[in-house]
Amino acid sequence: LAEKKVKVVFVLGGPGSGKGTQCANIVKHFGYTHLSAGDLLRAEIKSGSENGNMIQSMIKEGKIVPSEVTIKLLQRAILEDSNDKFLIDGFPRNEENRAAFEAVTKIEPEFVLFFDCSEEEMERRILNRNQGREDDNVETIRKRFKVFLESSLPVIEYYESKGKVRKIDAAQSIEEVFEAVKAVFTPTNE
Ligand code: UP5
Ligand code: MG
Repeated sequence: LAEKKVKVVFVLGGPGSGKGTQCANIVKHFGYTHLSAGDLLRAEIKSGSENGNMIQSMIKEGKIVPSEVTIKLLQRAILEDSNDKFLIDGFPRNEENRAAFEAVTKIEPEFVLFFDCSEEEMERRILNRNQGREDDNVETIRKRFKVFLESSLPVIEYYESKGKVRKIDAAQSIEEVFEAVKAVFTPTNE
């Protein structure tokens, strides 16, 4: 992967904050490839891989799957795609994810998009989604929120300290959020 020069943007935010929805918009307007770490892990479960059962039970508990598993899937997806611009959605989720990805791939994100939203609104969105995700029940949602606060927010704080976070108010309509996202991706001549 070190030979392939790629541009990466991390897309972070709590469960149900709208990462996947906005990534679809960014793909259409700005030509990135969207890689959702959660989607890659769910595909791995479906493929019947040897890690499938482990991944499934971790997702059901809202826990973070071991870095090496997720990083392998991300690396493969980046190498398989001819694009050189990637949105990595929902990863890194803890400090260990972040440090391992950096060490293995030598990739530093251009910036980090952070979707800021209240738990109340995120829970409402997840419970309305109805896509049959095994982690979309009240009990698992609570666990996902707890892991987000304890493990994922520190990653955002780390990038904040490096001046890399572009924080978006995600509690608005999908269209309004995308207006704010567009501003981040549109180059200015300053
Ligand atoms: N919606 C979206 N935007 C809206 C808006 N502005 N107004 C009103 N409604 C809006 O959106 C959620 C729902 O809200 C949708 O119905 C949408 O239409 C609506 P979505 O865009 O799907 O939000 P997203 O942030 O993508 O929510 P998601 O549930 O996917 O976030 P999670 O971070 O919880 O899920 P993810 O798939 O990333 O991870 C799932 C699990 O996988 C984790 O809990 C973990 O166990 C595991 N995982 C790892 O272990 N490691 C990883 O690196 C990644 C995942
Ligand atoms: Mg998602």
